[in-house]
Amino acid sequence: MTRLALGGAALAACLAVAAQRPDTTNYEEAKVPKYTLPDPLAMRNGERVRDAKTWTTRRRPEILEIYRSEVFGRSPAAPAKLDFEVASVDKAALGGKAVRKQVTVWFAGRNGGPKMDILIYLPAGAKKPAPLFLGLGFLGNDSVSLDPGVKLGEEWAPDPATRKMVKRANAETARGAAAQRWQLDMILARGYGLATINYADIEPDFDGGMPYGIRPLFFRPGQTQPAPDDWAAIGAWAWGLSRAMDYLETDRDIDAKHVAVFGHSRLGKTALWAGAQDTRFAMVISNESGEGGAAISRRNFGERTADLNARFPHWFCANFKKYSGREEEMPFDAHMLLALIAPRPLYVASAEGDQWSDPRGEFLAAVAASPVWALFGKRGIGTDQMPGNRQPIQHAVAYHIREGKHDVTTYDWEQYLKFAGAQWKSK
Ligand code: GTR
Repeated sequence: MTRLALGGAALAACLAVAAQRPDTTNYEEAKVPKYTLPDPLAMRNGERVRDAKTWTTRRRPEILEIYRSEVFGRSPAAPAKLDFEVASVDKAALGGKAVRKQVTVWFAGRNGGPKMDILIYLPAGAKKPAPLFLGLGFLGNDSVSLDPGVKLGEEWAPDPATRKMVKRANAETARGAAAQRWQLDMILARGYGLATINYADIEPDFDGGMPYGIRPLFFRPGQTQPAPDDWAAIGAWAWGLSRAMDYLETDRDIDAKHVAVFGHSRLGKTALWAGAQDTRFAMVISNESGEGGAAISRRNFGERTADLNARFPHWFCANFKKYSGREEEMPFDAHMLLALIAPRPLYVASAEGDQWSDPRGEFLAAVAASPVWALFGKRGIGTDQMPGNRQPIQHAVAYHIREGKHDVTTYDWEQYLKFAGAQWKSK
């Protein structure tokens, strides 16, 4: 794991995880015990969902409520003082290939309070509003490309002397550090825009990071800690994506009806939760989101609920803690999180070298969610045979696995662009 892959806070957390990873982790398919998934089409009162309307008006809200109370916690609505400041527009960025905008989203008014910075690139010379990929990144927006016009960001990292997490301005030398993961040129060449935000702008990613993020802004008088079903860090990051969408809807250069929300790993879990709650996201892409994301929790393979709760106690709401080692008691599983995206296009992607994320568990969740797309006359995965490397299945629910490690690669982006092109062809 290098600085290319993760920001300081995420990197520190990851190294800690690598050191502590238990030797009880199962990586043998033959040793996965049998399990029974909750039926996404069986309502709490025992009635069966047989049509799209019953799904949308009755079953979907039931599942959303389960995810709110038991998994990610409840998120507040947009704050009244939400304000967008278009800080800069360059119509000839990247040597004339792109329009670049840098927008500051002020969460509590333009007063120096909490804020996040959105970096937006749109194809230059577009004749109509551009469809766009929106994603949180582990690093500052200056990591997306070598473009010298992007404001340097700030990141949290452990202070070498005190080991405490501190926020620091990025150095010019870090510019472009995550460029491989964003494939900006390819995205623009296909006629899409890209918008990114450093997730640490919303809340820094470490246990104890909450006071430095936006959650305290919403505390009730006297409250200092989240309630058991209050949002946690993933909820906060997902909420930030929705606030970015609030801005995108105001920008006439952007086709806000065609915004795909994308995320990798913990930010893939975040993209799924953002897409589940906010139906303005027209497409959801989960890149190796793993446990607590697209992977079936009941499968004893790779990372488990107890691992998440022990190492990243700030990611999920306090109610989620009770499921450590008790996955069979969950009134939900990952296929139900995926089903909340229906009937919008969903892409689940895995990597062979990322067994910790349980690629087969990610595939099986996409399979088990597919009957919900069928209610809308859309084709889901359509097979329970897991495809081999680089054999993508791309219907309204898509899946691929590729060789290589836990990462976002050119191959992954090629698939997402192909998928968006096919799913949005009627646009
Ligand atoms: C790991 C964590 C995973 C995944 C990953 C990441 O340490 O166990 O759930 O989210 O981090 O975000 O890179």
